[in-house]
Amino acid sequence: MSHRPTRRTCLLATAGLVLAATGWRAGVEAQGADASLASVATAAGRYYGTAVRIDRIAVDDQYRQAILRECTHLTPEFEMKWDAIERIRGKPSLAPMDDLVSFARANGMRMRGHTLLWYRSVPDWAAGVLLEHKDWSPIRNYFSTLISRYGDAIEQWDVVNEPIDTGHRTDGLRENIFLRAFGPDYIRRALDDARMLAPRASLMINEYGLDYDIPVERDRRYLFLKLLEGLKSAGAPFDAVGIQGHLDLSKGPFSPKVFGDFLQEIANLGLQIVITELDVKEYDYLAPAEERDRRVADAVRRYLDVAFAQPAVKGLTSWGLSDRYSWLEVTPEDYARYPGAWKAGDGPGVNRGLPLDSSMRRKPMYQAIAAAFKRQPLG
Ligand code: 9MR
Repeated sequence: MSHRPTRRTCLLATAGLVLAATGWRAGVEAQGADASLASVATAAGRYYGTAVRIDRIAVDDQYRQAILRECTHLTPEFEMKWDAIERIRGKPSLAPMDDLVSFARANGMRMRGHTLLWYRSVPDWAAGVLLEHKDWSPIRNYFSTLISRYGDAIEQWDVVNEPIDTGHRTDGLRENIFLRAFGPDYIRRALDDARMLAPRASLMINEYGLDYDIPVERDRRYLFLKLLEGLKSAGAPFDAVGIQGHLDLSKGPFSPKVFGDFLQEIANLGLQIVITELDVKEYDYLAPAEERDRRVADAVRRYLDVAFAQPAVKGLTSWGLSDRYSWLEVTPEDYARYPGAWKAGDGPGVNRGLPLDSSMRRKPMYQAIAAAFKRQPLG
């Protein structure tokens, strides 16, 4: 079934949200090659995109313009997850995805399908069905609903999200609901179903906690590679790996050699790589804003210089574009580290870990991403 415009789509269109594809791209090109992350990435043979929420695109003009200017690829931040789509069994709620896909299509943007199987987005009703009846059909139906409706707009599917966990099983598989219901083969099974429904899309496994040279992430990298090797030798149909890239200034060290070798091992398996959720959680919120921005940008520069040295890395998505809508909150634990600080009640403001600040101005992190794309274009 192909996607048909809905009443909501029409409302979006009349509200001017569905912009002509040619209009904004011409505008971007007129500003020169450095005008946007979209143009810089494209000139480097890669792409840049961001995670978005359609409810914000619909109401925030500045945010919408920034997305149109800076990105060629969009990832739904939550609208495509199973618990958002099928809160009630057999009654998919598709309006937000319809609107987001219409927005992407009308503006010539590509989408990442995030995410088919994620243990944290299983609807309540499905848990019982999967576990008690070992019934795979709800999974297949959900895959089929999404892929048949939006498949032509979606270039990459995160078929399985976050399958690795340390400290439990020797194979490193997370003891999630899918594993408990169907055993370790659930990953191959999901890939098989996705391939049948989306024969031309890039099928991916997406994972976090693979970045730093610390014991837990060393284990995670090892177990993740083992999983990829096992799936490859079993002939599972997948094309690429998503490295989420949630950087954290409280973690470290970051070793260019360790991370670079890890990416090379993935590439050696014949897999492409995408950085799928780049952002930076800060640590020292007392430093002046310029210093905080410099630290965030330095972490991104070091990370992307390694990532973009690897030809298998095809693109980058950040988990949000502007600090205005960052999922990275300054937490009560963060505040607790500074007893007595911010007595005036001003506080540290938002976490500054995305390319644009909360006024949609470009930050050093933005410049670091643009420079990293330019420094190492694909040959
Ligand atoms: O940022 C997302 C947040 O808005 C959602 O409430 C949450 C649950 O759907 O998911 C967040 O995104 C996660 C992503 O899907 C997978 N990697 C970690 C992201 C941050 O938690």
